Amino acid sequence: MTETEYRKWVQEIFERIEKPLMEIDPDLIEAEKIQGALTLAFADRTKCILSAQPSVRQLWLALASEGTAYHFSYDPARKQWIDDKGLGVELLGFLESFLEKKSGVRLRFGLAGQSTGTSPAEVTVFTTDSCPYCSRAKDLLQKRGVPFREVRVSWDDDGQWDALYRRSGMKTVPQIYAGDRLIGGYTELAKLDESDGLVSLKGGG
Ligand SMILES: N[C@@H](CCC(=O)N[C@@H](CS)C(=O)NCC(=O)O)C(=O)O
Repeated sequence: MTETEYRKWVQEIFERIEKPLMEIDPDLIEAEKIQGALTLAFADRTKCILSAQPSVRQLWLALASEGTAYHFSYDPARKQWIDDKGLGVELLGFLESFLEKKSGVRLRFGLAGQSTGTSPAEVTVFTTDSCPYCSRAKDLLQKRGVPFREVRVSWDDDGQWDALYRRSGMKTVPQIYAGDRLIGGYTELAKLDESDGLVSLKGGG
């Protein structure tokens, strides 16, 4: 990616994020942009900072309240910013959920590279080798015609397991997401199947 492309995509994503933030009560989320960094301050006095990192062509999101940071790289095929820990966390969806948790308000940034409204949230299944529950989950999704993306996690990759755990609070696989929404493991997927035949995963997100 050239520096010009990087700057263009950074500008685009900042505009998408800033627009809905301008309309929100600053007592809930106060946004301030200074030189390539957007600082969001919340009612509980914690902050998160989204900053451009041109030297590595990334966007970094530091979450003070969680004591963590995510590093997002642009994926031109998906036209999305994806975290570099291999978990496939997408910046806008992640930020929507995080800001809802902090402020109680669901902002809509619109998923980059996708039409908004009717397109279903992409289903992601984190799996390992030799995992009967993962096979059952994938079989069920296939049977119901739900397209999904599989992310394989190695049993001995502690970094990936930590990142998975921080995101879901789960220590087992499979871990299944619809967009940024955690469905759960196979058990929760099977329950959802009993209630709606997984129709909710095929449309409307
Ligand atoms: N209730 C879970 C069970 C999943 C489960 O036990 N997965 C196994 C692999 S098939 C696992 O992650 N084991 C590792 C562990 O229990 O630490 C589900 O329905 O997904």
